[in-house]
Amino acid sequence: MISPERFSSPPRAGPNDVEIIVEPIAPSPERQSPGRKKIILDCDPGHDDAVALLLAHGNPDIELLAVTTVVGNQTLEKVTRNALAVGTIAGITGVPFAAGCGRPLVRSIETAPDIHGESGMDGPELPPSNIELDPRHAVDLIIDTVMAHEPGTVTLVPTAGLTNIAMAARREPQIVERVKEVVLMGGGYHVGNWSAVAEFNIIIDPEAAHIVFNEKWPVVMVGLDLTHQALATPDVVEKIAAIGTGPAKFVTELMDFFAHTYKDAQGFDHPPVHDPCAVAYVIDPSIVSTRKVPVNIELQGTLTLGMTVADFRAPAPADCHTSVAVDLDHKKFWNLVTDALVRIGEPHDDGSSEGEVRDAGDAAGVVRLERAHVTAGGVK
Ligand code: PIR
Ligand code: CA
Repeated sequence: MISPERFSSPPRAGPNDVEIIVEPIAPSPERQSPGRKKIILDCDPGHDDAVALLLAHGNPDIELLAVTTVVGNQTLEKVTRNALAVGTIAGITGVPFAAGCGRPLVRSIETAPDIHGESGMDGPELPPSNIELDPRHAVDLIIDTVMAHEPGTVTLVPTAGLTNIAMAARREPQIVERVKEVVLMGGGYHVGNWSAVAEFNIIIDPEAAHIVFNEKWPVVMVGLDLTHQALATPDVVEKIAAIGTGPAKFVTELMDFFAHTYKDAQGFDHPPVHDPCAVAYVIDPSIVSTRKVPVNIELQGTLTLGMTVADFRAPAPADCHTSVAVDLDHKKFWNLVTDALVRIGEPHDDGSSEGEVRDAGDAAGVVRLERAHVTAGGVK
């Protein structure tokens, strides 16, 4: 029997009103509380990866432990440069950035210039970076970071091909039981975007995906079924523009380019902003409903290579450790993104943030947030 979800989640626009709710900024000690969710973002920026990074940095419930890059939307060199540029724009300090694998495990490199442009993040002008790359390979940084923290506390958030994550699991198998969960953007159980049935992040390195989905850590697949609900509709982009800061402007420029390529290459009226959905799930799982179902990766199919085959037959086996994202709360999702941008504020040239995300317990920070409220006119 085929579950109704399997074929019944067409792309759809969410409600039009996005409310920006900004809580008062807590003083620093509270912000370092153990309640914050520790994540490693493994990415290939990438327009939507950039938004994922801004959300992770700007959200008070996330502790960003490391940012790692992998070949994907563009070459490793380009996506790494882009990651550093986003970090600079957002004023990220004290977080290691490391470059990882420059090619997939088995296949040749496949990039996505039709969607992300020649730079991998075409549209906005990118500043020179003031962040120094960590000398370690991303795979080593991932392993070091997971092993340095208490078991069950670090969540991996891959938003690109799974080469680095698969390599890390093979290089240090102990990470598999130490990682809290892997919340990845990739796959889909009813549509593909790189073939009829395969999604880009999975099909560019299907062997790596096979490794990641078959290790016994909890895997949450935030796939196209979910991310095609995260459309950057004009009302959303307007509200981001109204924040009026450099990082917010940067996002609107990214979205402008992404909207055009998504229209031309894939016929979408509004672009789906995939990668921050995985971060949003970590922040607040109530934003994304999930179903626990076995998922495996097709490695043999001539038409179906890279398909994430999800088995919706009930009941799921007792040892099922994979789940798939089904429905997105569009309004809550975009509120999280806008809230993060408001909190990031206007970083200084030296890389520190005027809105001070991590140490913004000062009165000035609150005033700046209030100013952002006013600038955003009309949003609460
Ligand atoms: C998006 C991507 C690649 C190709 C297309 N057509 C659209 C990138 C995004 O960065 C996201 O992580 C994932 N891969 C969506 O497939
Ligand atoms: Ca990506």
